[in-house]
Amino acid sequence: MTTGTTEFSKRLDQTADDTEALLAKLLSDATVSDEIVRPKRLIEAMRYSSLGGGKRLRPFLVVESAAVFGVPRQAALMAGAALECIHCYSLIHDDLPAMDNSDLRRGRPTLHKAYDDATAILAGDALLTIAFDIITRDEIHKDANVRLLLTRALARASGIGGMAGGQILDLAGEGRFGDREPVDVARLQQMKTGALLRFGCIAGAILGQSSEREYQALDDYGKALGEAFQIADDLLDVEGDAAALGKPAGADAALGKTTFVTQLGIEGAKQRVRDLLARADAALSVFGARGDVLRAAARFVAERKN
Ligand code: GRG
Repeated sequence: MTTGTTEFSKRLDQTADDTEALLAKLLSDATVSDEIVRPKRLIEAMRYSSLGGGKRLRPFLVVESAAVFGVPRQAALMAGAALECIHCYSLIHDDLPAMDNSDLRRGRPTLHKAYDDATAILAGDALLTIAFDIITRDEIHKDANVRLLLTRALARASGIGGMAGGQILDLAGEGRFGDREPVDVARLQQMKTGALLRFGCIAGAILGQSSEREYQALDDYGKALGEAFQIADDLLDVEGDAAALGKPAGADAALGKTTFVTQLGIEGAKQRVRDLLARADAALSVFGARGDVLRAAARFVAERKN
């Protein structure tokens, strides 16, 4: 049986609601042990950028990849909340004047516009660090070794060989540090946006203490989904609607960026997305019907309008 669009949307919305509620609790002004105080301005800024918006796709991938192995939903939601904190931090820092210099995010002023640059830098830093607090909590898994594997995978997805590394390759390709450096788009995007999405998919395998074969399947699925997500993003930048995007379209072209679309052309990029969907489907075959929601997630990512 396949997962229909309505059922898929309901599941995505449910996880978005649950993630929102959990983040609201985790990012409250009440301290946890070893903290001294949560300064009002900083926690409000963290909440501004983390609550009330976003598709919550990354937490959804954690929840649904974990569901394949029957992992308790609450544990997966916690891991998903940690991942979402990292995603939100990356958006805050990416929007700063020193990076993309964006005024609008999720249909609202970016954090540094609503507050100021210093608050935005610190809110990003604090979201990054609280993610690692959350991912190590006992509620995630009773076995500390599972928590350690998850923590290490999250660090590697976010750091030098993942998202942060991908971001600097992107800036170098724009010519920020001298002449424009040649860009391997697939490699750059695998790091910049793909690594966190892939983490969402392998997180289920880690939490579920899967076999090596199942881990590889989710790894391959996650990589295909990550690339499809980015190509869809590049296509939206060319063909998308600013109102649906919650930010202006055309930003890549304005910066003269090398993207999947500039490399493959619009039709070539669309064909590549179709190939990636087939690869994602094939990777999930090991799970049979248990992979249906993840199959639908790959389609959603490829066809998204924002
Ligand atoms: C600053 C270390 C550092 C990294 C920034 C991921 C990233 C690197 C920047 C994001 C910039 C960007 C808009 C990239 C395009 C792909 C992307 C991550 C889009 C936003 O993700 P969605 O569509 O957003 O999942 P929502 O709002 O739904 O959460």
